[in-house]
Amino acid sequence: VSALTVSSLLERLRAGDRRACARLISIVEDEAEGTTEILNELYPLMGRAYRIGITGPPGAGKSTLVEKLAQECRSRGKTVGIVAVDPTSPFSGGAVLGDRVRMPALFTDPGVFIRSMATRGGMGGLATRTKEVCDVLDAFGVDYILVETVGVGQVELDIASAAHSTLVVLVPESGDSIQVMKAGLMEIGDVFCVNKSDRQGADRLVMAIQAMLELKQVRNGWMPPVVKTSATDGTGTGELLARLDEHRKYLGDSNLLVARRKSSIRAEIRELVEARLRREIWTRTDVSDELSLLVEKVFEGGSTPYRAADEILGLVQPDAGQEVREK
Ligand SMILES: Nc1nc2c(ncn2[C@@H]2O[C@H](COP(=O)(O)OP(=O)(O)OP(=O)(O)O)[C@@H](O)[C@H]2O)c(=O)[nH]1
Ligand SMILES: [Mg+2]
Repeated sequence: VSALTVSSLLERLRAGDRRACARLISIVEDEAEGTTEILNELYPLMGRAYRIGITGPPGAGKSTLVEKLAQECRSRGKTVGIVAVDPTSPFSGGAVLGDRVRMPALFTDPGVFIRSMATRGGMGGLATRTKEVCDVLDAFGVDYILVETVGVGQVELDIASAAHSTLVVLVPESGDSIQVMKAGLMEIGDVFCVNKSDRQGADRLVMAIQAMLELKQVRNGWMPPVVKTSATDGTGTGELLARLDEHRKYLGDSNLLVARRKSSIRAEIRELVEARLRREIWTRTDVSDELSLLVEKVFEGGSTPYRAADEILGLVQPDAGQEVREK
């Protein structure tokens, strides 16, 4: 992507052009050339959107809830970005089509921006880009960003660290309160939702969750509320959005938002430095030549991976290598 294209896309995004926003998201998602410039330029526009991560077991009704929450936002005159992270069908476009069929009203609403992302298989590969996609949406000016992800492990923990509030969606029939604890969902939920409450066992699950939450220490004075919903007919979704808004307000009032923001800025800078160092080191030809030699040397028993690492560090930065060796 040429610098000229990037700057014209940025101009169009600032003017509220959705297609420019979509293009910029694609560039950033692919980490294509121009990504750094885009994120740099858009940075001053970020920080307004309220980011909500929605997670829970497959089939719990997350997408249906997202659709209803988006409608709640719209009925309050707010704009919404929806990011659906689909770990099951990378590149298939299936998620997009499915959502398009299911959420026809949202797809034609200019106040809603929907984006599906594949996880690309790799661990952590997802989370890094999800944040940037949300950043672009934030800069575009949406009021709410709803990120849906299936509760499959590390992924939703990463989402939790990127969102202001995390909504954990559970359903009565899964009866999996133990699984929930195992998956660490109890730890990350700021608000809990028992969906499909039109089915049996919802009240029991609400009580079980509340009991588990009471056993845990209430974090920083916030007791996660548990809301019953039936996403298909929209029951409880207004209250759910109200609870989420309360959590956001709580974060603001308690200064936690500032603390979270600073720690995420710190993490982001560190990540960028590390990524850049990594790239700079492993793309140097003298380093990769040396690495190939060292692999053989270690393999033949003439060295160890630790000494080999010292040598590489010595090559990259003589002083640093020296220090490591002296230890
Ligand atoms: N009875 C009932 N069915 C629901 C409710 N909410 C969602 N469903 C149904 O549950 C099924 C799964 O809903 P989705 O919204 O696709 O669930 P999901 O959590 O996004 O699923 P994945 O993204 O595949 O993990 C759909 O057939 C929905 O119509 C509810 O409140 N009550
Ligand atoms: Mg879904």
